[in-house]
Amino acid sequence: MAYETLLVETHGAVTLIRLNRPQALNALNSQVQKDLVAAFAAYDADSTQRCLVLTGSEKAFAAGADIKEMQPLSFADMYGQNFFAGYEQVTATRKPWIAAVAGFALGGGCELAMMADYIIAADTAKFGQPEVKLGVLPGMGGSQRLTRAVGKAKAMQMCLTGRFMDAAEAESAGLVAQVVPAAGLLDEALKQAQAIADMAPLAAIANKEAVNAAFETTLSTGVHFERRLFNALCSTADKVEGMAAFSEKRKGVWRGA
Ligand code: CO8
Repeated sequence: MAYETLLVETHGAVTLIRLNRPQALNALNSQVQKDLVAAFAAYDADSTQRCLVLTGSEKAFAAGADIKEMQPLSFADMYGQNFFAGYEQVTATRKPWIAAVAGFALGGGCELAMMADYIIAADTAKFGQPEVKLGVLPGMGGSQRLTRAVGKAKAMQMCLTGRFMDAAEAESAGLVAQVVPAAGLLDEALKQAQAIADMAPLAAIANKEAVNAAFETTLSTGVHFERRLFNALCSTADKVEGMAAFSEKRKGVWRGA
């Protein structure tokens, strides 16, 4: 399917989505939201696809929500339309996905990257929540996800001053999993996505659910949830196959069952 603001291709079992509004540094307008919701839903529903990479351009992953689109909107417009609530559907994607970030990831761009299961950054990446400079604040989860990722001190400093965090600091602060040279960003992201796609599909979903539960619940409830998922996966054909493959010193052949 063709999208107005995205370029989508498949590499075997890996879906690659590129944000494609170069004239606006990939600013996230309503059409981008609509396209992303549809593209992520299509990925989740396609049993041939097992991991996804979302990326932008060399200059910008995304420079935020589209300021020119938001400029005339009142409280009633935003609240009435539940503006940008569609991103909740992106965060509900069950299968794994990675954000590959080069250049600016600002405002909604940083927030979109933080919706990913993890971020790989180019050494050119710059993260920021500069909404305070526009007289507002993050509106797609930035104040919550950034704080969980890097802690109160840096998140508060970034939200209150609007300063950007470079890739090296983002890695040391725990915002990104890895920093790579810009020229190798996409290759590395696709390589890691392929490695994830090679895992047993139900195990991939369960691992994602378990890690995400750590952000939503207490330690004892999370540990209980994890153990129940472990128990449940013991009833799958892929668990039988995975443990047999280990014993027989061969690669597992997964059925997703
Ligand atoms: N929205 C719209 N257009 C943008 C945006 C944006 N966020 N960012 C850049 N552009 C446009 C510019 O207007 C410019 O267009 P034109 O050539 O027509 O003037 C073009 O992209 C290129 O940008 P610049 O010339 O500014 O490029 P520079 O390299 O000089 O600067 C920057 C790059 C530093 C990234 C600069 O463009 C910038 O500061 N952008 C805005 C960053 C920002 O403030 N982002 C936060 C936006 S608010 C937000 O994301 C809130 C999210 C939550 C919404 C929730 C609603 C419920």
